[in-house]
Amino acid sequence: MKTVFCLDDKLHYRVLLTVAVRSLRALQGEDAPCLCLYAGHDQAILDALAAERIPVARYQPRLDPAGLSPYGQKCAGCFLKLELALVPELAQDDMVLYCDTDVLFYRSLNELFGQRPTYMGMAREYTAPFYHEHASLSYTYRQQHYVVPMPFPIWTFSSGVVLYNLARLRKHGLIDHFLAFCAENEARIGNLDQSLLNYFFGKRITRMEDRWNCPPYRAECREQAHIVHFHGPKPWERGKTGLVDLRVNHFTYMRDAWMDYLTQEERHVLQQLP
Ligand SMILES: [Mn+2]
Repeated sequence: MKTVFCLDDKLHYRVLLTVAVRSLRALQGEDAPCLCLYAGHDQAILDALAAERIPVARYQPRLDPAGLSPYGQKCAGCFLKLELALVPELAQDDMVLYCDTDVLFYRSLNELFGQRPTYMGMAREYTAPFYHEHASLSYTYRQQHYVVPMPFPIWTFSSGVVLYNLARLRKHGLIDHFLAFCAENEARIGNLDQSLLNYFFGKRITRMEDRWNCPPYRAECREQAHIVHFHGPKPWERGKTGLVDLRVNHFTYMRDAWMDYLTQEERHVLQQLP
């Protein structure tokens, strides 16, 4: 199964991607299939990805950033993951593992690659309470009006790691319905791509075990995590981030494990980041 990442033009995401792919290959073998979806136009980034032997799919998102809220535009890269079912380079893939670039693969993925959720598998996110102020949301697709009742308040699923059943999303135009829903409701709801997935798919999301998407600040991370997700402070962040309270438990240990994948020169570049 391919592991898919999405990238925009921010430098620190490219460094994150480098470590993610190096750790993927260290665990799953040098030939572990992966793909980077890239919606930008920066030749230096393309050269860097080529040097790292990371296959790239150039992609123009259907969810046009120009139509998003100002906050959505600022974070436009996060919506790319919603469109994987439409990417020509993934047309032959029924299932893919999407991962944010801020992950460190830490234990084998073989068991995860054997799973086949009906729509998508996602782990719970504990820091974002499930909250919405709408009883329902609606959207129009091909002149038809559709109402989406909001899922009952259970918990929020994290969009940092998503095991996508692309074949199911392509069936009956479900992906087209979902993107029509996204275009109309992005400005209305709080947490970008994650809210869109949670609100549209709701109870259809299959819960994955926490070990497949485990932040380093969780107590069980070092013992159990297969995918460490630097949700919150990034590995190089040492100063005030407003998120100091999350640099606890295994943050320092996992940060060091993450840093071990970089050369001295790459680490030096990181220290220049704001
Ligand atoms: Mn993330």
